[in-house]
Amino acid sequence: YTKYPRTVSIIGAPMTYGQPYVGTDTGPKMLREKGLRPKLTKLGWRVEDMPDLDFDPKTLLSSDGKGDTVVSSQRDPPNAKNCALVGRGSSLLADVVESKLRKGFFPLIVGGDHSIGLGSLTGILRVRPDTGIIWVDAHADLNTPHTSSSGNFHGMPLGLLMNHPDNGPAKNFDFSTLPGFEFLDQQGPRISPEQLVYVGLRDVDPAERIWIQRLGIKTFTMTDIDHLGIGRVMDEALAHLKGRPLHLSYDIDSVDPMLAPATGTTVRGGLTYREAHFVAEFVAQSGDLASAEIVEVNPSLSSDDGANETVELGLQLITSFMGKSII
Ligand code: 6HN
Ligand code: MN
Ligand code: MN
Ligand code: MN
Repeated sequence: YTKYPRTVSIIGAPMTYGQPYVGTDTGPKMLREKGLRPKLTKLGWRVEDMPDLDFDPKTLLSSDGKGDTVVSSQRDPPNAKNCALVGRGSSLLADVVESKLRKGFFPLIVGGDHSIGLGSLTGILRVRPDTGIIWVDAHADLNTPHTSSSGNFHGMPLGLLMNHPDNGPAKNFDFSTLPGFEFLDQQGPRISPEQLVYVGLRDVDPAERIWIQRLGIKTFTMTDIDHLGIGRVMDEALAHLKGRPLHLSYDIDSVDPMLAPATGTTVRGGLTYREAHFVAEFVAQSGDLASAEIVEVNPSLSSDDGANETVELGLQLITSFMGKSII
């Protein structure tokens, strides 16, 4: 891969269908308004900023992409809320991410809820199947419709893409039962457990816990961060992914809700301001970061002050992982 792409492509993915609230769709707009583009330019990037992807249900559910013929009016399968919308949106995002990577650009995907991981990872893995994934999150997002108790796809991107020779979450998962997910056919790219590292976990569902253990996924919980310190955690995380191009998937709910209140699934006891930044800075310093996304910023879920703080934090974190250094 191009180790030092000079052009970043900002891909706004205003997805809300992976969880129950409106508002995550305004993430890309808020970050742009706060100066995302000039900040990236100042760091030395050439910036390609396109309009947000069109996730209007009429467009997503039409066969021609123009809103004419609706292909999918089926009811959602069990535990798969807004199935066709999430599937179609992910497919669209996967194609855009793939094409930007093939041009040698750095895709910066701005969510949107975390179900967009389905699309961004699929696009990335099509081009670079050996990518190392750093999943910074309070949650493991390792469910499938078979294990999820919420039915929300933002808790499933890794579960749906995970592969394992024995019986990983997606083993025997029949994507033809999920309307809109045709792009993830049996041949589609999958993640192997060893190419994933978790940082910041503190709210893991029972089935997810079992899979993390069985698959042996490298996991740094908040307890590990308390014990080892964030420096050693990131040393070990990057050592585990050594030699791979890296993708950083940054869920803003990994950060403590005192600092990032405007998000849908807050969990107390998260990353401090410096820990959150250290993760971003350290990944940037590795020189191996090849794509990134920031997700779950929802300005409508707190006071105006809380929303502002959360968006501002998101912007600062992007600036950090895109290469801002203190000296
Ligand atoms: N996220 N484990 C819960 C679920 O509904 O599956 C929460 C998922 C949260 C997802 O924060 O991206
Ligand atoms: Mn998440
Ligand atoms: Mn989360
Ligand atoms: Mn939970």
